[in-house]
Amino acid sequence: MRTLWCLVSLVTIVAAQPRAELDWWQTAVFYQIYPRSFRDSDGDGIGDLKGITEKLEHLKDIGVGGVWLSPIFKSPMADFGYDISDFQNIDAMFGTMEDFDNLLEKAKEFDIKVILDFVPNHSSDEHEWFVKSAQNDVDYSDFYVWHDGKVLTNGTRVRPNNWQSVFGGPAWTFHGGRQQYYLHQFDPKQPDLNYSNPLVVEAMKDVLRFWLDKGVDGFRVDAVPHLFEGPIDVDDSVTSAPQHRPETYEMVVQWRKIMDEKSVQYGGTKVLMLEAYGSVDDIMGYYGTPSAPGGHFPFNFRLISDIDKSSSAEDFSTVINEYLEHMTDGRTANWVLGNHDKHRVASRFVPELVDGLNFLAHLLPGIGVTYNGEEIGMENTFITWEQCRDPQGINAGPEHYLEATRDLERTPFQWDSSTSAGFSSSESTWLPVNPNYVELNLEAQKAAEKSHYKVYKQLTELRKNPTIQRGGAHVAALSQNVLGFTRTLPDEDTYVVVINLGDEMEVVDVKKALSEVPDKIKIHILGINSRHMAGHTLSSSSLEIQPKEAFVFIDPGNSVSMILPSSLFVLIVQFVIRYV
Ligand SMILES: *[C@@H]1O[C@H](CO)[C@@H](O)[C@H](O)[C@H]1NC(C)=O
Ligand SMILES: *[C@@H]1O[C@H](CO)[C@@H](O)[C@H](O)[C@H]1NC(C)=O
Ligand SMILES: CC(=O)N[C@H]1CO[C@H](CO)[C@@H](O)[C@@H]1O
Ligand SMILES: [Ca+2]
Ligand SMILES: [Ca+2]
Repeated sequence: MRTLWCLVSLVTIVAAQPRAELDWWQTAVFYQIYPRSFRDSDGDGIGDLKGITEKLEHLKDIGVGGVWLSPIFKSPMADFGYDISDFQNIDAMFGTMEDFDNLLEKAKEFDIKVILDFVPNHSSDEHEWFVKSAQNDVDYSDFYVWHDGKVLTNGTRVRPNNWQSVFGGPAWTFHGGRQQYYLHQFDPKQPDLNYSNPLVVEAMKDVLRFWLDKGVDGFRVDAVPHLFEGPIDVDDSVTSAPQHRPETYEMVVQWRKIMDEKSVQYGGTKVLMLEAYGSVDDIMGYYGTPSAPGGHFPFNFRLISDIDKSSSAEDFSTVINEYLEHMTDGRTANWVLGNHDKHRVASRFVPELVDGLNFLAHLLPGIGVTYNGEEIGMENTFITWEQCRDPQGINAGPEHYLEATRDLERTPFQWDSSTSAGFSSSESTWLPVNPNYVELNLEAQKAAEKSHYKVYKQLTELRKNPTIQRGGAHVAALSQNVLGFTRTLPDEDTYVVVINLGDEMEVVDVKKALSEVPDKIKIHILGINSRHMAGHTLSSSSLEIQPKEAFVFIDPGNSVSMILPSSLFVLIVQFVIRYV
């Protein structure tokens, strides 16, 4: 009898294998809200905090775990909130601190984490620090990067070097008051803070502490690689300030320490996610090391920067595999398809690929990141020169603004077919609503039999599956234009994703490149342009796939080994009950 009990407990252990704990952020979908364009609650044509609070239910509905808000702080809006004049206050355009507290409270009820945008590289030139620094106030004189410039042989004073701003034009502007140049890697209204000044470092740490104490769950850090720029006296052949300086990585480690302290204090991980463009190695540095962790994750922009509509399946698999190979040492992967600086997915590629690309962002290992509107496949909006608001577009001038402006991907969220797409009660909105809103809107997609919204919801639901959360991934090109990958975990369902990126119907042998795939695969989720039905079984060795068609297949066959021990368990329990 003793042997029997031993057997029972042994089987129980096998059936409920302990697994490494995953923290909330590691399996989450993060959703970026561009607050100006999400929902306008008071009819002034600009989105606001109350509007976001009204729509939290939508985020809950689509399975979002964390929402990050682009800047909502006091700002003259020269760069739409990325020029902050008070890091610890809400801009009146977005509402009040009370509105923000309400948003936090409501988000907690929905179990949605709130992440704020931390913009450390620069402030607004209207920030009191800059105003005082420009007046050479002793307490603030070194808060920004000031320089006398160079004096030419004929006596003319010129900029210290030839660094150009990210938005175009020189990165130095002469300040008549202080009679010196100041550095601005972005707009002249965004002077760079001087991170070699310990007072600045401390003041910005206080900003983090302030919001963490208010109850936010983390930060997304803006333009990290630009923090430090190193020596200023360089020759004129250097046209941009150096990025990814060692001191920058070190600063991130210091911020992480604050996050970890507050995580302990409040009992729940406060997450640090970093915006950094650069080479794979530059980016990996931002994870830090196990003994000196940096960000919880730097955003992975490879699907934006290294892939476009002309990319082959091989290009995709190379980019994805190269990234995944770096996910060692406990790093968590993440996939970003878009943000308010990059054209809409439907426009960068084609609308028919929206579902297939969402399969990538949400079924590859790690975190999925969604820019608001991508869950319904919003498209770029045409903007006239008169409607252009983005400084990057305006700087490019009336001939070239369309190539430079980021307004196309920033237009209001399309909720329904009413006035201004349900974004605002006003007919005039800060950027025009895309005229396609009459058909392309959330309400219509909820009502439709098939829609991007419905596919998206299925994906976030599937993300709760253990295979998707912790399974292995195998990514391969199945042909020139057909991409495939599998997700597998012992004793759990296997998933197989196949996407035809091309314009031709193809018949592919999925098993040739992905040998773990069984002969018969059952359709689990489909892109909306597929004529198939979920639940149908297809042959993996000769899979016919239409242009832009995308499938998620399931092989529940793999769970057999799971069923066995549990049924064995039941048998043993029955045996014990009957005979003992
Ligand atoms: C001095 O030289 C610079 C560069 O050659 C030129 O642009 C500038 O106009 C000159 N200034 C005067 C006052 O001659
Ligand atoms: C930044 O601040 C440090 C410390 O106050 C100071 O030594 C340095 O000159 C400043 N750097 C610039 C470029 O202003
Ligand atoms: C994606 C993103 O947040 N981009 C921002 C990076 O930083 C600059 C300057 O703060 C902003 O203009 C971008 O919008
Ligand atoms: Ca408003
Ligand atoms: Ca800087």
